[in-house]
Amino acid sequence: MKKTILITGATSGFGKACAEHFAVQGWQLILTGRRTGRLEQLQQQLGEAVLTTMTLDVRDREQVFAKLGSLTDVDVLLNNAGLALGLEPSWAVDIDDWETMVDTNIKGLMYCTRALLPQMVSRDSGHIVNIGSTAGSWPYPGGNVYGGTKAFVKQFSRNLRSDLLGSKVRVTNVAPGMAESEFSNVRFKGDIEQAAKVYQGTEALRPEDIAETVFWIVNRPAHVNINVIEMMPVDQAWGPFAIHRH
Ligand code: NDP
Ligand code: 8X3
Repeated sequence: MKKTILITGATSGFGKACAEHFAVQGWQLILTGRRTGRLEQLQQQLGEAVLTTMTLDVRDREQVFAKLGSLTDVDVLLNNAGLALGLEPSWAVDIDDWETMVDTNIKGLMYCTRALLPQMVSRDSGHIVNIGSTAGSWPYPGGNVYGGTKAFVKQFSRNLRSDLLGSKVRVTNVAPGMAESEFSNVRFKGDIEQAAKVYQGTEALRPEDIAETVFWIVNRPAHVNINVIEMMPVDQAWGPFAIHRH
């Protein structure tokens, strides 16, 4: 029987690449995101693989529970919808940007998880794959609340595993580093030049890299849980501790 994956934020980047990859591999897709037009395009592109599309803002708790709460046969929930806004130091940020990141990356992911988990627990099968980030473990200037939201994803994923011990439901945190998608366009609010500079002269991860990894994770034998995967482009690594000299 075909398996079903529900992808949040399927309209772009990692989510779209996952939709394409899983479709080719014979999975059924439930695709969600805010941009209806893009969901329709994906439906046309991927044809029968798309079970359904749902225009859904993960920040809308009522909608999330109304739309996801009644689903019964979701094998994999890919909590991918998310964003960074701005790169300003914490004393200069727009507080609305912080709230949007918390509402999307933390609360949206919480709502989707809580809406779908009961059916997984009662079936005693399922897999929640959360898209975290290297920013959830490694600080950088301007990463302030974005990194904080991804640290939440990391620890929430571990704590879910603790709750689920004794069931066959699996949980994984995938933590990519720099990857080229619409992420930087969103972060820099449509400043395409600034966004392009992030990837200039370097080779970032591609959304397909994340899709292949997610596919590998959910296809491990049923007794194996991949807790976390941190992945970076070869062109990215850590820096030394920063020192302020007087
Ligand atoms: P994109 O901007 O290309 O895609 C983000 C997706 O999230 C879009 O499909 C968007 O859909 C969706 N989304 C955003 N806000 C909401 C919302 N409120 N409700 C529903 N969907 C929403 O970026 P990426 O593919 O790169 O990002 C995907 C995930 O990966 C994010 O969680 C991001 O933080 C994380 N990540 C990205 C990295 C990178 O360098 N690119 C590295 C590490 C992690 P729509 O606008 O249609 O709603
Ligand atoms: C996205 C990667 O380094 O821009 O999560 O925070 S980074």
